[in-house]
Amino acid sequence: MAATKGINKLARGCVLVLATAFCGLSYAQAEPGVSENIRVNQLGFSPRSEKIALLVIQDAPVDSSRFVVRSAKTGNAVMEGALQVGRDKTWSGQRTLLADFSHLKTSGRYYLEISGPGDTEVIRSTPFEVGDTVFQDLATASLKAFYYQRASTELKEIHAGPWHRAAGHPDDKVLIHPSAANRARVANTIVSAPKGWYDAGDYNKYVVNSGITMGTLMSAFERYPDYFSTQSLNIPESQNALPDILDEVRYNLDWLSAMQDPTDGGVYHKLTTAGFEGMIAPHQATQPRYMVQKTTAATLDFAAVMAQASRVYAPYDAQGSKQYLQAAQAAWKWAQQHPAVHYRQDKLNQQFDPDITTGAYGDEQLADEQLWAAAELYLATGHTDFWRVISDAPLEYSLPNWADVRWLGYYNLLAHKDQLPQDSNRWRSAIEKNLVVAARELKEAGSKNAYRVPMLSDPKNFVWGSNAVAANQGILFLEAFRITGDQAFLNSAQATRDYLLGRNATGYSYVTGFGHKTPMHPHHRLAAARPDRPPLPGFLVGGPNPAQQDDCAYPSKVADQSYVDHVCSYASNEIAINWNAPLAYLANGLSAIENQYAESHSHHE
Ligand code: 9MR
Ligand code: 9MR
Ligand code: CA
Repeated sequence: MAATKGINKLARGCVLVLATAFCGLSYAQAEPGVSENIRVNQLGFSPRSEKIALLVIQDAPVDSSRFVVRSAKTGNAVMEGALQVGRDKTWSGQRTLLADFSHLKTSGRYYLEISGPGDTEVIRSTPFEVGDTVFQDLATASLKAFYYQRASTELKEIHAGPWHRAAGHPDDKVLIHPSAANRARVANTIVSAPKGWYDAGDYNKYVVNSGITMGTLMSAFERYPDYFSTQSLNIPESQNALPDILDEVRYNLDWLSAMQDPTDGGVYHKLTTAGFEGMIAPHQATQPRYMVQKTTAATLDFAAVMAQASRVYAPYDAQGSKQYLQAAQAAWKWAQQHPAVHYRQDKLNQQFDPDITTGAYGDEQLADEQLWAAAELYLATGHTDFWRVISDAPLEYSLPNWADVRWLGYYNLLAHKDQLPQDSNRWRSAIEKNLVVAARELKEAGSKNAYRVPMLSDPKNFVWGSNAVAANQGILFLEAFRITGDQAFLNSAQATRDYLLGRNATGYSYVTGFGHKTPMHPHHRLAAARPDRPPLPGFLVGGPNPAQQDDCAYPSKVADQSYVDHVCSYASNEIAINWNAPLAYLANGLSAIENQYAESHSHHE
């Protein structure tokens, strides 16, 4: 009897809170109702991964009830098990029951069913897949998203399908903003800086945020080159010899190159309209665009990206590689001479016209940018000057974000051990240890919350763009797995993917176009300008953010539930390149690893 007490309470509680199909059907007999209270990766699972689903309930039942996994095709039960009662409450005070069906390894389409006494209340999950190719489309789409963000070009239907569009933002007549003027380029000089990706839901192009984005994507390529070299994104460059991910990154590199002032090596902070454009299509968004103030942050990020590009593109384009390195060195030099030119938008607006009110990406802690640039320049040149900067830098782990890029450098130094100085073994083990300890602590903390996901180990993770915190945690786990070979880290990376795709407190799969309950109204001008079409697919929305800086109406203030799928909500429902890059790294990296396993597995059979 008591077995379904929790479920009974759930049924009642849920009528109040959510009008789900389950609530309507709670006393019906036949068709089990699909319940949003079952939280599971909505795409599914790789065959050998852990497989966990959570049922969210109001109170813990006295004893546990059971779950059944059924084939979606036949309805036949393929597995049964006991639901485990979670020790920890959710952050909004609910209980969870956990279904672990990791033993299910046979490919197929399934759903989870949970039943009460006398079969009066039966609920089920939406269907999900188990198989080797479950995440393939997601992996591709997370990169294709960058193609959709391209400025200065028409998107043809053969590449963009329903999201084809006219070219916008040629950016061949960009004005030097007075804040960026010097003798060679006086105010209102016209310069050209076409191509590149729109930053996010807005149409501006910001060097700092492009920096971490490109670094993350190039590192993804460097870790899994064989995997990426066979991947097609169906972009205009797909037929050439370069892997598609590098074609896509090069589209932004072409723009980034033009953000450097050729007369002194300094790099403009951003290319932007004075204020944000309306929610209109690119070709209709024609306000003047400006090059705004050179900054140290932009210049160091530029140096890091260009140095990494010189290494990554060398096998394909020797000439281009040389130019990237020269650009990186000129930027480094400028940054050494101007170590603290910060972007302070308010101050700038007191001095210059027009006022600039778009994204600031202001960061005044530049030791990490310095380290990242030094790391990439060291790997590109082998110069001991750069190594000296590295060996003086702090060693403690910090998860990357646009304002903290130190570990982009450390990840790459560790991935190129053979290029480190002879006497750097102690340094290297310290860095490796800090990485692995951080990953282990996060993994362990992640097993102590209601959803059993690393992201929910700390409410502080729920900042603007929290989903990218999760995705970057996924990268940390992949790095720890690469270094140690410990399967537990792979499990945590997969649990992070589960979190993003539905095993979470809102029941959303946060990637547009992927899953049953997924954002339909992102704060994305490309999508909002075309309300006749589904949102562009493959984009990770920012995610829960209790600070709610946009003042939109949210359903909850609880950190992991503070999300609303409304175009108003730029603080929880915007998309951004620096959020999609770690998603792409995680989704593709896991696919690369899982496919490798699939291959070696089938060889043994
Ligand atoms: O659309 C803008 C989005 O890309 C930014 O992330 C956000 C915060 O800087 O600002 C959005 O623009 C809004 C502006 O800040 C206030 N007025 C409404 C704008 C569009 O919704
Ligand atoms: O991701 C940025 C976040 O960390 C900041 O808190 C926020 C406010 O400054 O800005 C976010 O970046 C936005 C940028 O300023 C403008 N383009 C859209 C970006 C994502 O919302
Ligand atoms: Ca910084």
